[in-house]
Amino acid sequence: MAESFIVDSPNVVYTKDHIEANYLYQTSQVCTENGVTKVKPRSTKFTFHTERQVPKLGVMLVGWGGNNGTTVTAAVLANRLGLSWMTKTGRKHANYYGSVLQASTVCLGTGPAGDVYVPFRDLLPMVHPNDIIFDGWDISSLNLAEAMSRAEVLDWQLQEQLRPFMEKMKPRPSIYIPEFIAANQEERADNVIHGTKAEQLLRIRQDIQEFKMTSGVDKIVVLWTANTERFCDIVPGVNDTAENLLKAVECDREVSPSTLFAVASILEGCAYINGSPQNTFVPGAVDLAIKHRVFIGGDDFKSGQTKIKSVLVDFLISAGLKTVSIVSYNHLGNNDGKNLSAPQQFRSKEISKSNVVDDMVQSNSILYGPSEKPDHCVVIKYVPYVGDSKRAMDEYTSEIMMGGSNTIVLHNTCEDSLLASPIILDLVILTELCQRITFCTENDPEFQTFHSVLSILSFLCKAPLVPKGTPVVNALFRQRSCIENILRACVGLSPQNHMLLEYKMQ
Ligand code: NAI
Ligand code: DG6
Repeated sequence: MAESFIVDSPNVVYTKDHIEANYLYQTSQVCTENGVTKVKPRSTKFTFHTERQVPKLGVMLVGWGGNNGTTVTAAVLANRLGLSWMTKTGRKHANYYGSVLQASTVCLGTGPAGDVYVPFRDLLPMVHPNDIIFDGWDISSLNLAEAMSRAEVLDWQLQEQLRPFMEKMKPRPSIYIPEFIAANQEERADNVIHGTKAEQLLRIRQDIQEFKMTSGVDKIVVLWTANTERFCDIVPGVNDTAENLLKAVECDREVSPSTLFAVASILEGCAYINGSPQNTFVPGAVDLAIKHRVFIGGDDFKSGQTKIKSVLVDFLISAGLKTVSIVSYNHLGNNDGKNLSAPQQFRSKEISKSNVVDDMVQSNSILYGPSEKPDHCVVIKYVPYVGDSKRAMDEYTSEIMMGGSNTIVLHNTCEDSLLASPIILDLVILTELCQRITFCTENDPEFQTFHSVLSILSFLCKAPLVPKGTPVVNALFRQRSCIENILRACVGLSPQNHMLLEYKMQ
């Protein structure tokens, strides 16, 4: 048995291939009838099917030779090989800290000695990161060992141990359209695919097919961790529908590299995740994913400053404090910072970092009027000396009781890529798991998958992509509960409600 626990319930059946769980989904529907607001509790019977067989997963990174690409590859290798290395503060061991699936726990229930916690990854059968096979593309030709050294993220003694493995890894040539990323990236671009957009698309599709055949993986997830691009204009007839987007590729109209990769992945039946802020998922790309029933997810890894913001502002507003000003300043000196020093690429990041408190503000009409929002300013500066060690400084000001005010100031220093790498692993592992889950309801007995726009990934993204017309949740712990409770539902367990009624009786 692959599972670390079994659920002993008539509602849950373990077959050789599946876990089948009957589950009562309870919601509350609010309506107004004759001027009276009514809340009607609703229950829907769901049946969840989760395939137990965990596949061999291949992950293809666009931007493989970048700081994130090299760091996540190195971290997986170091964990797989059980490496340790000396630093001036002692021996360090490879680990997966920062991965919600690998390094955090969930409460299963109560045992004789109190609450019983298991690793998040044990809720359902999941790919282990040590088993992921990496491949990818980069416009820079450096092999992964040289690129890791260029990134200046990992300790030297660890790099020395990894070099023999990583120097054999070489990024595939990629699509370089200079106008989409900063001009200061040009000197890196010595590994590019020439030709028309249609030819470039074909080449990426062939790369995916070739990797699948030669590596022996069962399935592939493609993830963009390349430079932030400028936003694309949404142009009717060019990128508004799947059909027009495919035509635009054929006619060499404006299609960004990240969208070309999305199209190639979708046409190859591979899930595609965007770890950067740009609007890769133009309406035509979303339409294409839905038509091909392929998962897409994004946008922009939620790694540091934004993660704190989506906790702190949730705390402030849910505690009844009126946050009125948020100023987020940061500087960094890696290649990401260099690229973001160009105005159009900064603008993509500014948009992604700025909308992250909207749901919290809108949820509280006691504190905020209908169109009222806190002032929110985002500044990013490039300071080469600090490298990947990003400094983030935030000031949050809230109005408190009777005209008082409360200002909280934070200063955060840490390696950006060591925060992003575990998020990359969570994104691909969760996406793969979702591909093995199907469900039906009492009203719609045909089994279906989740919507192609995989909003369960919101916890890991700054600007969560959600199906059209559905709510965007930014608050971090609501996002985490969403993952946890859906996975619990798949094994027939009720949502975590934190009521602890059993301890509140006489
Ligand atoms: P990086 O600049 O070190 O790596 C990006 C890599 O992409 C470079 O090696 C570059 O040569 C390559 N590249 C550029 N255009 C390409 C293309 N069309 N095809 C293939 N490769 C291409 O940046 P880093 O630090 O690895 O970040 C990657 C992305 O992740 C950036 O967009 C960044 O904004 C985003 N991000 C990073 C976070 C972090 O904490 N590190 C958090 C959130 C987002
Ligand atoms: C400067 O903001 C560079 C960016 O790529 C960020 O470091 C990255 O998006 C992480 O942002 P955050 O807000 O999650 O720390």
